[in-house]
Amino acid sequence: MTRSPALVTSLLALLLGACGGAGTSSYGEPAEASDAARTVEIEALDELAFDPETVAVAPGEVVTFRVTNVGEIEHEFVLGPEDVQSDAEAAMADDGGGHGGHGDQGNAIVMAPGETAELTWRFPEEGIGDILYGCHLPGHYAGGMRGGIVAGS
Ligand SMILES: [Cu+2]
Repeated sequence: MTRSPALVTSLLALLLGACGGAGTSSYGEPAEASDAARTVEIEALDELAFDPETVAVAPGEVVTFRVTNVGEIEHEFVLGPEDVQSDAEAAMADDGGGHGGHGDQGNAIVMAPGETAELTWRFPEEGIGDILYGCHLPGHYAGGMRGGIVAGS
């Protein structure tokens, strides 16, 4: 009895495809701070907003976000498209408002009041306009604490 090479190949492709979908994100990946071309300063405000509300990024660019919590309550900065933001919001709700709001994808930082944290991200060549940043402390995202990455040059 011989195995069908075609079947094995297609199963392998299926497996690889599934892993690729879960492991590598289409919205980019964490990068070393030393690879960043520039640093973007962002302030997290108790008024449930980020300043600025949009950041222009070039396709494929590596950017360090230096986020300062200028408020008196905790905030976070989660980078990702709408589905990632939804997941973060759901995880935070499940966790009862604890620190379950983000995964270990290297796409999130939490800032205590007065604290500054950095996150370096390598953006994809395409789809930059779908990427958002949001805070998922209870009520913050729904209250408008979000911003958008826009495609720049
Ligand atoms: Cu917040």
